[in-house]
Amino acid sequence: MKLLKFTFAGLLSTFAFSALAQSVDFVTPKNGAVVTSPFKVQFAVDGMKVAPAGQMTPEGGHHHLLINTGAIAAGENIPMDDTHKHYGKGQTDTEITLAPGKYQLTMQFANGAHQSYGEKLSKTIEVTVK
Ligand SMILES: [Cu+2]
Repeated sequence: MKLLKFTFAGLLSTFAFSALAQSVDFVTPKNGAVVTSPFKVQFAVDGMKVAPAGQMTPEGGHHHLLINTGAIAAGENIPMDDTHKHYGKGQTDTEITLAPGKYQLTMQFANGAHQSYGEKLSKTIEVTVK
């Protein structure tokens, strides 16, 4: 019985760990960076798999770059317009051009139907374009 309890606790902590390990982050640019257009944006994701749009796989999805909008609530569709860029081929980097100014850039991971995984799989940084 003692052994069983131990295994169960081990399983629980494995689950907790994998849930915690699901995250996205900008490889570049870093928060607070000053950049010149065009500039490279590189996405990283932990605990999820990048897959092209249209494929509905568990824990799969693609990256989005949201400009000055913040994260999209879990389950909501991500609009397709100039401030919501989709990387539906499974890209993990891109180059973007923005007019000089301060911007809030949000990475948002979403499933194959462009439905957001919510704030837990988003990351927001601020950059200044010179
Ligand atoms: Cu999308």
